[in-house]
This record gives sequence, C-alpha cells and structure tokens, in this order.
Amino acid sequence: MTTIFNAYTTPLEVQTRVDVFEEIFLVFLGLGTLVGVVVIAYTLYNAYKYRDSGEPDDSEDLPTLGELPTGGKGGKKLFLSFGLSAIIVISLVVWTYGMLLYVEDGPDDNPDDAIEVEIEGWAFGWDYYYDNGIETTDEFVIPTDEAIWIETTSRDVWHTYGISDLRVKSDAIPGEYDDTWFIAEETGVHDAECFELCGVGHSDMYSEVEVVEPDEYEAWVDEQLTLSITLEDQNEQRVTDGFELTLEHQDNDEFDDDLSFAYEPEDFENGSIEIGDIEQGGEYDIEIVSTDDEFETVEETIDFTGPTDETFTLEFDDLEEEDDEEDDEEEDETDDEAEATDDDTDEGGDD
Ligand SMILES: [Cu+2]
Repeated sequence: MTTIFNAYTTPLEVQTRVDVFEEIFLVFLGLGTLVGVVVIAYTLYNAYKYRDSGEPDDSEDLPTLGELPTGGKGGKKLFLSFGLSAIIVISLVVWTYGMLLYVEDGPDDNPDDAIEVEIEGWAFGWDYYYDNGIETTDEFVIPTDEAIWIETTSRDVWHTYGISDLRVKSDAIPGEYDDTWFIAEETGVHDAECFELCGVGHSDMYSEVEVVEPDEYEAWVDEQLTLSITLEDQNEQRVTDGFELTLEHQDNDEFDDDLSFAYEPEDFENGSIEIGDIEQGGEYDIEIVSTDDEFETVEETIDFTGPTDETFTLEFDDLEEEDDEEDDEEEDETDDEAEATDDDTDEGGDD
C-alpha cells in the first residue's frame, strides 16, 4: 500500500520505469480488488435479503409475465453506480496516460549529459557504442543511479535486447532504432540476453552488464580513453625531438568542443606519450610533421574507441649517413631509460 501512496506523493523525477510500472500494476490491482469486494458483497447482501423464505407473502408485489419494469426511486442507484464507475475509469485512464508519457520522456534530468549508448545486435553478440566514442563488444559498463538511454538496432536479423534483472527490453531490428531508458540502483553483474529466436547461436547470445559506482565508472571511462603514442625512426630508435604531432577528430565539426590537439617533443618522454585528457573517442586523424624537414610527414587514422597504443615510424631522409656517428651516443643516452620502460611494460611486452 505504501507504493500506491508513493505514486501520488513521490516526485516523478526519482522514479524509474520499473517503479512506474509497478505502481500502475498495484493501483489497478488495488482498485480492482476494491470494486470486486463492493460488487460481490452487495450481490451477496441482496441474495440474502431477498432469499426465498418458502412461504409466499401476499403483500409482495410480484411482477407478472410480460410486465415491463418501471424502476424505482427515479433510477438513483443506477445513476450512482454508473457515475462512480465513470469517475474511477476516467481517472485511471488519465493517470495511467500521464505515467506512460513520463516513461516515454524519461526523467527530467537534463538528458544532454545522460549516458547514451547505441547497442547493435549481430548473430550472435552485442556491440556497444557509447556517445563518448568508447566501443565494446559483449561488455556493458554503467554507473548506478543515473539514467542510461539505450538505442537498439541490429546488423543482420531480428534480435531483442533485454536485461531481465533490470527489467529492460528493446527490439533490435535492422534499419530501425528502438529506444528506452533505465536506472540501475545497485551495483552488480547482470546478463543481457537476446529475446528473439535469431539462429543457432541464439541461446548463447549473452553479454555482461556491469553496474558500478559512479567514480568507478569514471575510472573505467578514463582507462578506455587512454591513447599511447610512440615515435620511432626506421632503425627502431625512439625519436625525441624535431617534430610536431596533431590529432583531430574526424567529425570535429559535430561537437561543441574543439577536438583538435597538438603535442610537442616536450610533452613526450623518451619518444612516448600517454594522452589521458581526451574525453571523446572515435576516429582521429593524426599528423606528425618534422619541424626541420628531416622526415616525411606522417598522416594516418587512429581508431580511438578503447585503450589504444600506437607506434609510428618516421622515415628520416638522411638517417643512413648519421647512423654511425650518433648511434653510440644515442644508445648510451637511452639505455637506462629503455631499461626502465622495459620493467613497466613487462606484462604487455610480448608484441
Ligand atoms: Cu538474437
């Protein structure tokens, strides 16, 4: 009963879709039960009151066959029961419609900074495209207590995306986009499944949904949007000077912020840089220009949709001549640093 009461008192902003449907269900169940009890009780009362006592009562004004009922008391009872029913039904329709509009529109939080994720089904798995450019497959990480907007579609056949634990369900149909939103209130790991029989791998079409604390989510996003770049010459020696590196998002015009970045040798450490302050992933054009015209300009594209580590080879024109002279000097210089970085990268140093 508290939930029914909440339906009228809780500010709408804090309600999730699950809360709304639960309330609609409980209100209908409560009113249905109330109406049922009244109708059945009144029927039983009349059945008892007008029961056959076994002996005919002469004073009773029994109808005769073919006589039309004239109705008593000017139809007051009829008017009352119809009137009450109409009020109940109309209020329910209006209230439910309002609640469903809220479900459609989502909470009043500014949806501009809400987390939006496009989910694309394929036989047999799920790809997640976050609006900050992160892309994952079969791994969906979200924070607690924040509205998550999802837009589902499919790459091949009909699927349906659903997270039973969080009561989320949305069709995934090629060429169509179905959207919904939800709020996960507690941390935990859930399964997202396909609810449309889509082929031999249908029953294995699971993906993990990880609900984490908001700060843990931020840390995950930062980790995903980490771009490491290393510059080497054709002899695999680190390049530490004489270049300028620029990055620009391929769809830079579509964002409010300017997503072009420039880095100089001072920003690098022994020819490497770890960039952690770019908050928008996606396809970036990278350009590496020699400031004293010593190597050919490098122009490439980086797919920055998760932790990215790229090494670029700069083709120095006159490297052959300088090779012998500078080799010893450079080796001494970088030996110690190289050792240090070796330790750091031991785990991922296989490639
Ligand atoms: Cu499927």
